[in-house]
Amino acid sequence: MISNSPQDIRKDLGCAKSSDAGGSLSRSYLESEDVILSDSVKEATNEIAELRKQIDDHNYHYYVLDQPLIDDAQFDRLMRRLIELENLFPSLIAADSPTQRVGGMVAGGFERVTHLTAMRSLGNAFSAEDLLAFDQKVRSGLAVDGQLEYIVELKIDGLAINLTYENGRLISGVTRGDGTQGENVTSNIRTIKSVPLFLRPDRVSVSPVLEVRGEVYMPKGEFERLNRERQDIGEALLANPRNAAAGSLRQLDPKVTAQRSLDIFLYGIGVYTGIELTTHEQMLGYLKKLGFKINFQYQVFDNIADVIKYCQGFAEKRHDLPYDIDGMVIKVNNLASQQVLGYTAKDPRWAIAYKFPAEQAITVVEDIFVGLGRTGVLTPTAILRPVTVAGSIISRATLHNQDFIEEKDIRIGDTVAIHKAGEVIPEVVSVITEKRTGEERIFTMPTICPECEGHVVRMEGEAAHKCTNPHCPALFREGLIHFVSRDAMNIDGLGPAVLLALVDAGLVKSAADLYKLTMEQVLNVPRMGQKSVQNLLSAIENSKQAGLARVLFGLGIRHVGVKAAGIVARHFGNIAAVQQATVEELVVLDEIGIKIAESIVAYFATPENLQLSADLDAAGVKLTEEQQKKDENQLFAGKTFVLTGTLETMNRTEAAEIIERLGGKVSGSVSKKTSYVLAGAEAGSKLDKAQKLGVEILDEEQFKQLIDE
Ligand code: 3B8
Repeated sequence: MISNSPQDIRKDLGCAKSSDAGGSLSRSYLESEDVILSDSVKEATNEIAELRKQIDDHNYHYYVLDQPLIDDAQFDRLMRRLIELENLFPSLIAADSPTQRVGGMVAGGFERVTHLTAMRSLGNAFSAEDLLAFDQKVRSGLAVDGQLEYIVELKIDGLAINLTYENGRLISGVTRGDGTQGENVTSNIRTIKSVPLFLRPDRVSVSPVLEVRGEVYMPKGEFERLNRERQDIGEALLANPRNAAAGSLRQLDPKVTAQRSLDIFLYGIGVYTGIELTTHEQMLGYLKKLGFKINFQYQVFDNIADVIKYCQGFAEKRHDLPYDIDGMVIKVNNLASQQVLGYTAKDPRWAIAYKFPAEQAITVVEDIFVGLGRTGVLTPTAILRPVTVAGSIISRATLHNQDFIEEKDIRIGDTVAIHKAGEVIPEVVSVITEKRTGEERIFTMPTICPECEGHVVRMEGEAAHKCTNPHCPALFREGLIHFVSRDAMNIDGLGPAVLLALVDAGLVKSAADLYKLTMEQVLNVPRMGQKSVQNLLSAIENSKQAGLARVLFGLGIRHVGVKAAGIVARHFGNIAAVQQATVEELVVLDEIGIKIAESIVAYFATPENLQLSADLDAAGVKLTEEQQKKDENQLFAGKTFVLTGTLETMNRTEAAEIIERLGGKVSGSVSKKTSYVLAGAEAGSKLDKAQKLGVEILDEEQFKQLIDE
């Protein structure tokens, strides 16, 4: 990853806003002689133009080709220099400067825009027979019985987007919408680094007006990262990468979209003039030359039998791709033939989507169970008659919330189709209404909490029902489970079962009570022997030293994940300082947004929460963290690590803490930009990739030497 966004660098340089910082400086230029003014402006204009060209070029090599030419530090230097010049000469800031990829909020929702040429969707084929029928129709449409070329592409499971360029400059990015009109999401499209802001006319002639079509998607790794983050902060999980990408593209604040690492593959052209293209394959080559990211897993065949074989063969391979595909797209390769075939009322006659056999199964909803999460949200779960889908046995599926159940009209006793893809939580796709007997029962969300009989309310504008009782035992229980969990206090041997037994026995009424447990008390808990009690008590004792970052995370403050907790803890150093911090003091910290800041302040404004901190303090829990000093050893500044495999003397969270404390970053996937891969035992594909890319690999011993431990 190119580590620093323009925003980060701006912050580093201490420029609040480009216009503020530049204002006074450019005034001083105005006071000097005119000659100097025009000279320096001219010089700056030239240098800015040169820097923008270089930065765009490096972005292209990094994000589109995955072949960076320079390292992060060198890239950052170029970006810093550009920002510096733009601050000095704010009038030279252009909307399509690489410093401006992340713009301001979109006020009042997205505007509707009409596509220059309609954006159709594809018809579907579900079997070899369907593809043979497609081939027959194409042949009769073109009146050929000899050879006919097809090109087969992956069908990326994302959102179709239309990009418009005028004279090589990105003008707009619009969703497919109903095919005629879509939503103008340009501000979010610009945050996708593989989308060129300018085309590369040096390499090929550019159509004066160009519409290109592609699919915006979220890589699987990014989706998993996002869901882990959401889980940490108690937010509902996203069902799959496609939904996550859709949600990210609809954000009114491009800063949010920018954090989501969306990507794009381009596969087609709408409007173009002044260029000669004969085949679809050539068109892909043309897109590539213009600087677009295209998917190279395409293949040209001269008969439908090979097309079918290729499509069917990919069903298995798709799980190895770093992004979701939901099928293959088969296109007539010759562009003139495409024109002859044209479109039906709905779909192109020259292309079709082959959908993989869905990884679905049919089963029965035996019951609907309502569980409570740490934040008091009631989540309905379908209890299913167990079935095998995509290689795993499924006995539950999330029903998300009341709206989801109503929309699909899911009733207890219904026969349903369920779906599971990869790591994604199983979901009910549809109800098979023909199987209804009349015995099915309609489910409604309880109005009183199933745990505490507290009032359940549905917040205005939210899909979630919540228990309003702050003393709900479910909240307490889920909170405790979180408190002892691996990334929080990391108390080994204190799984949910033991924890609940301690709660039921009345021994633990607050997280602080864990530290008062005695041998005798715990021995009374069923199934706890001498040895395991000893281990448990020493694990609890050790956790006292976990430090403020883990405590802060463990408290389960809404929106505060591992990362935010660490940043806050290292900045303030002790709990008293955190308790006294204001929203203003918190939001200036890197990666702490207004939501997190307000949540922290609200948390410590509650007397019971202050009491808990005091009790933890009294119990001897360490509530300090080594403060990050300005001159602290920043050994790993600008370095990106990827952790893989099992480490012996520390877990991954601990390793990540060390790296971040020393100024480094930890990323989930290996690329050429990765500085080091820290590999433990049984490291898998990440290690292979690192070797292939020539990324430096460290074992645990070497890492420790590096950090001088
Ligand atoms: C014509 C061609 C729609 C599509 C198309 O990866 C048309 O080609 C289309 F009317 O939706 N998701 C692709 C993908 C999607 C489409 C396509 N090619 N590779 C995709």
